[in-house]
Amino acid sequence: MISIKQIILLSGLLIFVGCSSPDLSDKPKTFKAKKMISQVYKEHFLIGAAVASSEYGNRDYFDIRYAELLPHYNSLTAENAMKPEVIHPLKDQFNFQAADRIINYASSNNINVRGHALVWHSQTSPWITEGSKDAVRENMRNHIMTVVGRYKGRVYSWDVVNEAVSDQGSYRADSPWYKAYGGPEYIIDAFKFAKAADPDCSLIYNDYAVVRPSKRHDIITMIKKLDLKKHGLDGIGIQAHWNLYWPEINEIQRTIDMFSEMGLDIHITELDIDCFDGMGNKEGRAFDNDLDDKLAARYREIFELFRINSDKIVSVTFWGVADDHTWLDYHYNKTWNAGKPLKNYPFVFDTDHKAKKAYNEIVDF
Ligand code: 9MR
Repeated sequence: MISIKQIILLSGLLIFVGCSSPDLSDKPKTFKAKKMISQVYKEHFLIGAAVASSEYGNRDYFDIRYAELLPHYNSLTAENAMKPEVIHPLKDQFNFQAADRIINYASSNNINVRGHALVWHSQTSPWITEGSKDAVRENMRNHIMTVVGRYKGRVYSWDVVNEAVSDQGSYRADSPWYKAYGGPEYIIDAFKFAKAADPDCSLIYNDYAVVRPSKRHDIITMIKKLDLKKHGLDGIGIQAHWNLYWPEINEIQRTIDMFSEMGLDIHITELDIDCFDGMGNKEGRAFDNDLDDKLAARYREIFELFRINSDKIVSVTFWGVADDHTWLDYHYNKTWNAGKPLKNYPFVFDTDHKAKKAYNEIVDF
């Protein structure tokens, strides 16, 4: 039997425990995002986000999970739903469900869609590159004509070829497309088919580390050698998987200038700022005030640069919406898509969908 005295003592203890919460002074302040980012940038370029359609699990879909944040964007990209292995898993089977959900949400909310990606060495079902060169070419033609054709007029820009240049120089020779063709002509075919499927769509070559001088040089060489502009290429997709320190702003500027001088549109695709340094095994770190400040400063300089170049840049797409869902969580410690994630904080909205300091830096200038 508990006595009155014990109850009083116990409740005192509970109050004490309640009051003795840890010092939160190092926890960054978050706040409600009042200005819509896409509104702020409406004279500059489109503001996009990659969304997963059903990859969050059975719990929810992007339009439910991010309902309050989606008005910040006037361009959406499917993080995975339009990739060949998802949308065209077997020769005679297309799976449009997840992609349609994004397209339909976008149409009903007056949002543009960037398509990603038609021809890539990864996330591509094996059947598509099996057989003779002619058979593979026909598979590619059928894939592109069907997918681009279905969304004709509803996708303003397609990543037609993704990551065809290797980090070691020249073409990615171990791509199944390259192997099936015995060379890089598959890149030309991809643009030709996309052009035929939707002549008004803006067709893009998309890659990461484009700002690295040697890779940039190889990409430019490829575009010239294969005469890709003649075959439909309209622009370059600069995947912006960057971090707090790399790349230098000058190198980004140089990259924008070089592609723009070739008459190409600039799309900043896949923007996220890795809060670690890019490679290897890491210890976890909390999102504290220090990181909040560093991320904010990084976003400030990057968006300043984008604004200066707004006559050249068509779109800036974040590779996600908020810190609760990012591929970067699985980038370190060999946790690729499995195992224990290492939490990263790459966006301007936090895991609770609240705005971080970085948000302020990009909307108030
Ligand atoms: O964010 C995507 C992740 O969910 C997938 O598991 C991964 C598989 O390759 O692809 C991620 O997106 C990639 C994009 O399609 C192309 N550029 C690199 C992106 C990050 O890996």
